[in-house]
Amino acid sequence: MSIELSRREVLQAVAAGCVVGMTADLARGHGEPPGPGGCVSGTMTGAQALVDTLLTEGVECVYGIPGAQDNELWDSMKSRGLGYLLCTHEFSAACMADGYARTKGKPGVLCVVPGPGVTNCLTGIGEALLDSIPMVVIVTDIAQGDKYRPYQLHALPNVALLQPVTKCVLAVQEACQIPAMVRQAFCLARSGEPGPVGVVIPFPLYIQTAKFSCPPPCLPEVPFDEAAFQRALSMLSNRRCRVGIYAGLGCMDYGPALAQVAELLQAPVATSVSGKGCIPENHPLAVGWGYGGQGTRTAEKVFKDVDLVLAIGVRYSEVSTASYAIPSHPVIQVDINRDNLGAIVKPCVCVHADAGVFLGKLLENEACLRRPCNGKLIGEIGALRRVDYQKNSEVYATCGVDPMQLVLALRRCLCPEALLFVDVTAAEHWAAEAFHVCLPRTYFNPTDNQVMGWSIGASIGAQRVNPGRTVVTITGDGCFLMSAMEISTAARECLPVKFFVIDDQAYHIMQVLQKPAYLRTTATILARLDYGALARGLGVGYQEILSNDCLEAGIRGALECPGPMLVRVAVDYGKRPMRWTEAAKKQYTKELTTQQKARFLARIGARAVHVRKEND
Ligand SMILES: Cc1ncc(C[n+]2csc(CCOP(=O)(O)OP(=O)(O)O)c2C)c(N)n1
Ligand SMILES: [Mg+2]
Repeated sequence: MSIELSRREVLQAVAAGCVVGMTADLARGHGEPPGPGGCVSGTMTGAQALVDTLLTEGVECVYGIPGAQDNELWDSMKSRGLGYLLCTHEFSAACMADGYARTKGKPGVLCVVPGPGVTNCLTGIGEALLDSIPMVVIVTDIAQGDKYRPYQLHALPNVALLQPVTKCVLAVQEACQIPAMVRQAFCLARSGEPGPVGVVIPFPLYIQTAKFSCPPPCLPEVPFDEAAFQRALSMLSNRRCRVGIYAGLGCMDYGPALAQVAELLQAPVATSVSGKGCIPENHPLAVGWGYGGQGTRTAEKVFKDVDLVLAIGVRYSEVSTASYAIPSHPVIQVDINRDNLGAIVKPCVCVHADAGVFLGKLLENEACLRRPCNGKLIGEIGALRRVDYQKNSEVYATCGVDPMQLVLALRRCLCPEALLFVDVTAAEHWAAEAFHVCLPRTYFNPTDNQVMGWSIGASIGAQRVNPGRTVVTITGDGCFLMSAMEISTAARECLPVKFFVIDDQAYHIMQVLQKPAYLRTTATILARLDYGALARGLGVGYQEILSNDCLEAGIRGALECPGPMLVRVAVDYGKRPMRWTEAAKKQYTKELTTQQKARFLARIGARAVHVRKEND
């Protein structure tokens, strides 16, 4: 597009200050960009003010795809030195921002156009909402207010579309509101239980010039229910009471305090899936994930001897508990979100508090909490963990790689700092059990929206802002088919993610759920893909691992390659048992009425005599 201005128009524009933004941009080329935590100030355009706001919020990279409405914004990002990553689909943009947020512990940002840009990213934003991941979604909207006209391009109700998948949506109406509203969005995304926040900005505001002065917002108060804390303290002070700690994502940044509290109470620590890493899983009191039939055998056994569960920053979600199969203990629940308290378990004490503040307060009361070292418990945990390892090391596969061996071999080959993204494959449950995580923010799984294909975008987004870290995905072939094109972004940007694809040409987890209930499978068989050709087409390296014997060498070979790699792992799921599905099935069956059970059994009985194979 070329814009021609007469000399008179140029002079008029200068007089009106319209080229201030342009000169500000030019100056920025030589000057310092605004630093994190600073003030957004100066006379500039709405687009420049938005970029400066993102810089002051410490944003390292923005993910998305430009469109007619927001080219002005992308151009400003480039001029002002804000990092950006072009993706191939807005679903990935949301997953990338999610990967950024999970690894960095701060809001990830995506910028999308209205209409299809918004609808494409809703699935990924939904994952962030259900998994408590801070995210700021910047949507450039169609013209509104006095610039509104009917039949504009992408004129879907963008604010309304975002509302169900975000904590809230802020609709900007004037250019001068941009910095304050974007900063408010960051604040809301981070505060309380984190989550995604939308900011919708009509595109004409990007080219309006205004004088801005926006200091950092005041930090919101962190809740702390002192009375409930005292009740919890008095229960925890009873030295005859054997406490077990169940820690979730809310504890992720308070690992040292959590370990200290566990040592004071001599309490075993189990985590939710998203809490993996908040205590090193090689800590003598760590028992792994879950504490019911779905989690590690160690956790299940050790928690049988627990009198009181102290649940901190954890929600007892359906996935984490295998359909709410929760052993019955008295529970003290601590959460920053009042709505989570008592939502699933009925605690004897609910403490509305931030996990870090709560743990800090417990440490201030260490004298009344301290138990003597429980050598017997620590010895038992050690022995059970060894048995778990032995059981996990048993090989069930007969004609391919055993998925559990892939998990264990990856653990052996990856350094503790490596970032592992696990997708919605059957293997996620084995990884949760057997991939021991020793550092916070190194193990990631889309837990509560279970969005297939998430790991590909999330890992690429994370690698972009974690250069030098090893980044690996475990994804199923079904998940891969949902977002594989995004691997071309890793190739284009030389982001050396190693994508391990578990190839069984099926939705295995659906087969595991369907077979016992229906005695047949329906809609679970996938295409046979030529992964080598795909890798070539996408521009990444390729490796195949076909058997357990070459597993470790294959993994090390892939890790040693400097660029992105697609690694096809030909798995044989065989008859490997899955604790998660067994626990979920048991719980599901328990909740059926007698009539429903009879109907299920009659159907199975009728099908059992059917000789014709009716799979897929
Ligand atoms: C977007 C989306 N669609 C459907 C599902 C339901 N679902 C969960 S797991 C799964 C199959 C996963 O298959 P694959 O990636 O091949 O992993 P496998 O179970 O074979 O290891 C399906 C269809 C989902 N979670 N997300
Ligand atoms: Mg599969």
